[in-house]
Amino acid sequence: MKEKENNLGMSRRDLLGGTAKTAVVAGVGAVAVSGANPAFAQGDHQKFEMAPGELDEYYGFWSSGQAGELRILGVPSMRELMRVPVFNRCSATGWGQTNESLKILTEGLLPETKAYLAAQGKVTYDNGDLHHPHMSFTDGTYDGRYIFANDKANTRVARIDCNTMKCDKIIEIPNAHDIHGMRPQKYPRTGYIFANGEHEAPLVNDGKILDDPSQYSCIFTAIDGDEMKVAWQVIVSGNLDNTDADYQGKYAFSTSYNSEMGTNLAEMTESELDHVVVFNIKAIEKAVAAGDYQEMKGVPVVDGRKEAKSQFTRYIPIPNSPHGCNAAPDKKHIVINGKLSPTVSIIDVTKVDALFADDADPRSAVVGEPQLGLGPLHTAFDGQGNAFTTLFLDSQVAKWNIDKAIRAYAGEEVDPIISKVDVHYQPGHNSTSMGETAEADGKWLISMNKFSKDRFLNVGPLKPENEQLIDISGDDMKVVHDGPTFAEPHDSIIVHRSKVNPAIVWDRSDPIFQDAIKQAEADGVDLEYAEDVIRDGNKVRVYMHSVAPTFSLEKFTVKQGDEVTVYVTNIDDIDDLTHGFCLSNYGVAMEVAPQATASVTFIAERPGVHWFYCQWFCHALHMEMRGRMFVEPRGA
Ligand code: CUK
Ligand code: CUA
Repeated sequence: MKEKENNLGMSRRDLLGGTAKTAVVAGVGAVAVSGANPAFAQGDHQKFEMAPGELDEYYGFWSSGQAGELRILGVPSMRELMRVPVFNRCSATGWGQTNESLKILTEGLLPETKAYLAAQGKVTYDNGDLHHPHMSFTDGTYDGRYIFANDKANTRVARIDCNTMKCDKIIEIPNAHDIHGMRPQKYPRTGYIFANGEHEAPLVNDGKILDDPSQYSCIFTAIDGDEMKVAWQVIVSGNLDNTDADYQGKYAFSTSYNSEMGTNLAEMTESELDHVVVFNIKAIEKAVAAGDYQEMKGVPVVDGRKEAKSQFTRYIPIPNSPHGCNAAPDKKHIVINGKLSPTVSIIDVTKVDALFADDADPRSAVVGEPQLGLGPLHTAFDGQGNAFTTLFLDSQVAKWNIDKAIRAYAGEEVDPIISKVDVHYQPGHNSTSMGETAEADGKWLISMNKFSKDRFLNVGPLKPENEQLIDISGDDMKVVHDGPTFAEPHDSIIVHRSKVNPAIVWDRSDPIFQDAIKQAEADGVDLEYAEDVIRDGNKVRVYMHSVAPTFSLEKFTVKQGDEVTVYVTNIDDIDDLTHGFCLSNYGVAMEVAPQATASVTFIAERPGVHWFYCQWFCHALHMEMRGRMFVEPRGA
């Protein structure tokens, strides 16, 4: 059988294996990204295999859904490089246990949430549902400062500092319920984080209104990404699903699959037409600046419901329970994915101004509505005028041309669909290299498939998802890699490595250490030379530093019932020399990366000898890196 050649003159077998160590194929029209490593720019070649030790061209930032963390992958190798705990707890790093992480996990919670958690004997949530990781923008492209991510489970938004790749802020969003769609402002910069409250509830949800859905609403939130504070909110008609912002800094767009405001499946899917809400950022800012709002839980809230007939919002009718919302890198088009409709709807942002005239037809901004296949959920772009839409029910990705779709809508006889590829199986999000920025480069597509079924060895009833790497440098899309992942990445972004430049070791001036530094100063302790035990009533502060393979304290003594805080400062300052502090049978463990201080507080309720040890393999004598805590029994 003759193998079908792709448009690059190579057979599929050449691409997928044989003896070639690094199968290389000529890419077509690849856009050089500024700052690209020359190793990747050579002759616009697109590599299909990463040799051991070779570095990827892109960072992939992955959500993990109900696992609550952020993951960092290398693209195109699809190697998992790091897990960043955010809304979850982490046994390895002590996230959710160290004082530093607890501060981040608790300081942004609302008072009523703190009270609820206290009643459970907790200070923070243990779970989260992180769907949408997105990087901060400056002037329409990634700027490498932050990744923002939503928590659908507990109505929070988190920020990850791209210098340390650790979460540095989490806030809970008042008034809204269950933050789902979330995107940063693209222009002039981030700026705002736009966040959709998906689920409907009474505006004041204090129990006075229960089973009366006519009094429910949903809230759209703009967060100041620098301050991590809510800037303003908008009450809308219908619910809110996904969102994106334009490249002009004027509008944000949100899909609503439940314009019906139903509370069960039949009601939610009743109407053939739902809508996209357009948010007029300038008009909302103007009203807020003029004091023309109601304050709810300390936040300015404006009424953007249909019946309010304000200049804050417009509602564009869209078939049918739309889901994904994606701004194209042409800076002009927003693609709305129809889900129950086999279509996507193309909104022309240059026609949105006109929607705010009184007699405007809200559909006049829709300039294309190609029929792509069954279950369109999300769309990504190549920067060359083409779009890639996942078809959940068809288990395919459709590649189509935006311009042709617009011409077809205007009546020309032209087929916008360029090609389709089978994916395995049931794709949700997809993402292209730099594809949600003006620098989309058309090299790689990730199809994030919800089911893997038979693609991998059976690991029992719970199966991984399957994320496939697809080469999109030619007209035909080629699946070149299967990437199983644990629950349940919804979304990813693929960021050129030139945009991201994390630190090698911690900077001692990082805000995360300042509480420990202040406390040490008050105790007359220099953290970097610490080997001190300070008693303060029944509170004991134990300070030590670590240098491979030793802790500065071989032993320390406390009394049963003391509240003990252990501060460990890792004064090793070389690349990759992380230590840990694990206190056996006390359930205490934390990571201490080079130049970091970490601390943990516990009640020394177990008398006796308890070993603490370093749980990050750091040295040939790592096993010997340990010491003893003596706990004197009560009354001794
Ligand atoms: S949603 Cu999951 S597949 Cu939360 Cu972005 Cu569409
Ligand atoms: Cu230090 Cu292992």
